[in-house]
Amino acid sequence: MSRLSAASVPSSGKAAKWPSYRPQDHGSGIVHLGIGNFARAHLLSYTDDALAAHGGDWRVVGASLRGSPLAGLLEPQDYRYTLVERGVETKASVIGALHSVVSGRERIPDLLALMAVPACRIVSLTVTEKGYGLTGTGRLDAAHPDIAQELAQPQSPQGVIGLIAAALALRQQKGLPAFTVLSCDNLPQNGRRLREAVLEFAALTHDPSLVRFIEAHAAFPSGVVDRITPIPGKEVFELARAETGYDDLAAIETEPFRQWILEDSFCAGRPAWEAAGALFVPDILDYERMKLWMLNGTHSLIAYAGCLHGKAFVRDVMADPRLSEMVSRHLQAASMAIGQLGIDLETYAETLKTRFSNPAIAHATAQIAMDGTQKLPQRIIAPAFAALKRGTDFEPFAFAIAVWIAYVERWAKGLAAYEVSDPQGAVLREELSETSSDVDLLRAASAACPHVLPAELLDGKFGAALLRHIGTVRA
Ligand code: CS2
Repeated sequence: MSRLSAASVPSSGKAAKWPSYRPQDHGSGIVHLGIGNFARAHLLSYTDDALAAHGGDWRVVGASLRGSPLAGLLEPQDYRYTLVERGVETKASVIGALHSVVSGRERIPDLLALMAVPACRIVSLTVTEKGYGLTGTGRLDAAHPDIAQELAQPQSPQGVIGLIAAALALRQQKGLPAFTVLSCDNLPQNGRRLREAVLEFAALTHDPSLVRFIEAHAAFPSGVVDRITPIPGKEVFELARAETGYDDLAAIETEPFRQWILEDSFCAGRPAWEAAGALFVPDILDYERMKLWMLNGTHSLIAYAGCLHGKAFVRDVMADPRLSEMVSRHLQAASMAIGQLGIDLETYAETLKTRFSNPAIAHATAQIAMDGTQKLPQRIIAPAFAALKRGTDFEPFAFAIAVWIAYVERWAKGLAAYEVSDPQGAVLREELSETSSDVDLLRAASAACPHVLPAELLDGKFGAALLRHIGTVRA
């Protein structure tokens, strides 16, 4: 069987959807930083549909700053790959919207050059929460390795903030217009945060005129992205072959659902993503709470409870009646903390339970459990504060934090079958390894990560609930 490439044509009798446009006729317009599975299942899938519907020079140059084996797998395929949607039915699409991939630290100068050509009108990112190098309050984190290096040597950027600032500086020098910077990570007000970080960095490292250029000309829309995308399992290659008739070593799998809600402030145009169902709204705050507090918050709870109970996948947690009851309670509390919206949150919660239970998606609890200290503030702590303020049920948030603490504690004491992967892992281990009583443990977790567990949450009724739940979860 032959390998998927630009020369491949649909095989007769195979169900896969192929690009209805000629990818090679479309230039690139987007540089995407962090070309992992999620971006290929989300941004690229929307862009593929937008190109099919409305055309334009909007193919995506994908970049991996740390380097990824993906580049070597995709190059012989002319950057075509199969996206397999797995739900009640299996559907495959061959994606043509990926133009090329630039991979590895040694290619950063090439990447910078690509970001400083007229064709590049959007720089988008999926680099995970920790990839931004920001503190809990959204300032540059000088202790973050990329930020520390870039502050010392702004001419050789290593991370996304330095790279964006350097590319905008180059554009300013060349007299080119600025680009739109589009965060596709699960951070609240991701565009606003990124803008502040880039401006802070530019003020510290570049000529003051760069700050003015960015303020006046660059755009940083915020957005909410959603598509559950596991690390692909081996079956995906068989499914891709069965659906397309070609071998694809870069095939990925995802769920049928996808959602993208964006502020429509782009300074240099954009693909017609609305043709693919993206929603452009004046204010994304409500959608953001809905997604981060309901989907991601519950996901984190599922991840830690799953790891503690030896459940490898989200669907295994959902299949356990006691644990799925806990999921329902969490969703209910998150929806009450949000309050009335123009969106039906009950239906949203039901859809989430169905998505989490999808038997065809093996989404590892260990994958979601990663980087808890980077995720919990916007997923659990923010709704906890909202619930306290609104007078709604806050217990599930205290419970979720207790589960996380127990998850870290077990590892810190050398009793876990799993590894904790977290930028604060070392400090957590140090603080938690010698604790004994519940009170002790709680204080130690707060001392290790005050931005996850602010002191004000340790007192009063929330603190009491936390202690009670820690007691139950540890027992
Ligand atoms: C997950 C998300 O890994 C995680 O922390 O909660 O990646 C989640 O799958 C996506 O946000 C779904 O859109």
